[in-house]
Amino acid sequence: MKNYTSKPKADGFRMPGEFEHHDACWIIWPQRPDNWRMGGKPAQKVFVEVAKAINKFEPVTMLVNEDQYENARGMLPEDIRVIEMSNNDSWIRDCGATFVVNDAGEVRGVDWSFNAWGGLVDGLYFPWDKDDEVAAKMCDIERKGRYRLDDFVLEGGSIHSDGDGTVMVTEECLLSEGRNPDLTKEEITEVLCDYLGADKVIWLKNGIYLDETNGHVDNICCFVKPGKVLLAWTDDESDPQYAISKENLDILENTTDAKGRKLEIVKMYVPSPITITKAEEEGVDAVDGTLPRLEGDRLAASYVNFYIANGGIVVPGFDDPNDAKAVATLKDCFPGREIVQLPAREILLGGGNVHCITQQQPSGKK
Ligand code: KQY
Repeated sequence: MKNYTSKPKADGFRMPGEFEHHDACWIIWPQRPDNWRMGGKPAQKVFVEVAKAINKFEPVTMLVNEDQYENARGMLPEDIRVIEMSNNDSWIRDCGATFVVNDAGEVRGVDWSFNAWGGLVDGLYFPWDKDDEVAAKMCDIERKGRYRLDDFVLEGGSIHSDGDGTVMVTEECLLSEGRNPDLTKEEITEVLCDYLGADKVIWLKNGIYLDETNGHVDNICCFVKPGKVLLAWTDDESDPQYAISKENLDILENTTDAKGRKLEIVKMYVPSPITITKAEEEGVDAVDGTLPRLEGDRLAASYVNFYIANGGIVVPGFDDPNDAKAVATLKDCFPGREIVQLPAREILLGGGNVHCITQQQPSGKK
């Protein structure tokens, strides 16, 4: 498909808010044994449930490596499209295309460089070459034009757009050594605005405590609609998460968005700390170059890592008293949508959650 060397904003394109209408949702099948315990078997069951839940609201495509094609096809319902596509792991939020739209409803893909969350500095696995080709292949399959950035590293989970001129990121991630160390904060702001069709970037400080992605924004804060955000929160001042969330709250309270609006901020309480068990550690292959999973390590659990589908929300559950609170918060924030909560510990064990394993394809319709 056509590769554009111009920039989306100059061409009249913007990244819609996730709450805008979608044509589809994309997911990649989990299997690598150095990230997913038991060769991905427990995670695969949960990915099937996530795919089925989203597929009730919008069509899901599952991408899968050749050696898992038959298994995935057999485990998924017939109305979920399964396409063989080489990949290194299953984080399509991060390696997949970021779709942008124009006022005429045309959709194109932005194809950032992907280096597994930090390349040789602090990346989470090696190599990542197949993941870096996923966005281009998505654009080809969908016959969408593509903007490729060979010299700018970014993951989709490190940005949120309100679709109305404002993008939100964290300094911890976008200024990290393993992404774009030669660019200043101002230069990165310019790239984000140019490629996401935005006028303002809100820079939060840090993401969820111990998030292995260098603090992706999609685990700590997201837009409900233009002018309204959900922020991961705890009242426990002895938890390191408190200071992180409080610092971000102060930033959000003292900023305006691209349209000059003060933000309405809703707190979304995190679950109690969740740690890796011995059995879970033992289920993961220890491989040089892949982040190890060790008993007792705290996982970066947050309900903010939910997916907004047409008419629905799919949110992680952790078997925690705050699960119900998260559902109630979402019901309040998204009155027209059905809230579906799924047990998500197996996704969390891989280093992310529902939002990280999904990628929306907007329709271009509001
Ligand atoms: O977006 C994410 N949270 C992905 C995390 C990658 C984990 C690889 N082990």
